[in-house]
Amino acid sequence: MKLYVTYTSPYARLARIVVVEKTLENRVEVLAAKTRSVGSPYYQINPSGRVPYLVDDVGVGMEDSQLICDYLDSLDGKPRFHHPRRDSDWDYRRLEANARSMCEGICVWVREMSRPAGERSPTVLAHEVGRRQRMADLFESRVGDPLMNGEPGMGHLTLAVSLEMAHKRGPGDLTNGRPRLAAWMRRMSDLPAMQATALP
Ligand SMILES: N[C@@H](CCC(=O)N[C@@H](CS)C(=O)NCC(=O)O)C(=O)O
Repeated sequence: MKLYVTYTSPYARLARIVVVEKTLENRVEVLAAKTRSVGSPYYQINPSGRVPYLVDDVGVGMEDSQLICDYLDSLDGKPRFHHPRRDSDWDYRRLEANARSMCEGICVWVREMSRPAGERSPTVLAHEVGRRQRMADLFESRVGDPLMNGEPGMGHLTLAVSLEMAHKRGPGDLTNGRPRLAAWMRRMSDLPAMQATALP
């Protein structure tokens, strides 16, 4: 299989983490895609131009990190990050939705900041500053919950890659002044797959 990524995308990183965690390195070739570039050859592979994108063993392509991670996690019939018991665990599903929401907001901020200074929208930037602070406060208040400290699922991974993206490429360390979230993030950062896929 071929997994198209950029090494800065948190969504692509989730797929890379699942590849490492499920020891699929010998089955999945990770390839750098050229995104956001007029006429990129990558658009012939994935018309949406987004990453991650997985081309399976028979040449069928699929986009979106949720679908790709679920697919890769299910290949051995023993999903760990999409355990069926979590399908109706609404607390867990809410956590995952919150984490994705935070991730999307941080991506919007990073994308906006990557535009030339004169093209950035101060309104959009201010909106995302407020959102991420509220979301970080939410996680600080919930991080002691046993749910946050159990076996990691996609929700945990999504929160961890979001916090690291904010720290390394975005607005700064959202665990500053949030000691419980900081301690949680230190534990998540110890995961070998987090280290193997660390942001450049
Ligand atoms: N919902 C998608 C989001 C993927 C996404 O937005 N990827 C960004 C990188 S973080 C991208 O490929 N951007 C390139 C573009 O929009 O053309 C997922 O979960 O995979």
